[in-house]
Amino acid sequence: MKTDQSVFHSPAAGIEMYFKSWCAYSRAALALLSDKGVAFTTIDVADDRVLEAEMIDRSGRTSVPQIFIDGEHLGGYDDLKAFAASGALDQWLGNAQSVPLAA
Ligand SMILES: N[C@@H](CCC(=O)N[C@@H](CS)C(=O)NCC(=O)O)C(=O)O
Repeated sequence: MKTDQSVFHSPAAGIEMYFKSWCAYSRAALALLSDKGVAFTTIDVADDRVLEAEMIDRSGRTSVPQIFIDGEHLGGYDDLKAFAASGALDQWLGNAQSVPLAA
């Protein structure tokens, strides 16, 4: 799992998740994404008021986790779970991981 604790994130390609390790919803989201085998960026806001403020600014929410896909706000764990259950996450992963066939 890639960990990126740099301050002031720009919207990035791929999956970014703001989280607090003591939070069960955060751990469930981490587990869901880890089970998918997808690389994602984690931003621990448990003890970092600046990063937490950044999360609130980007998401408009105070709860963790907050998840972004290709810079777009997806939501929290409930939203991630629904996104995965609908097949949209697998579809996005297929799109994201598609590799052109060699000629
Ligand atoms: N429905 C939310 C629940 C998340 C939630 O309740 N997180 C707690 C910590 S485990 C939290 O951040 N509470 C503080 C708040 O809501 O501002 C989700 O699925 O992400």
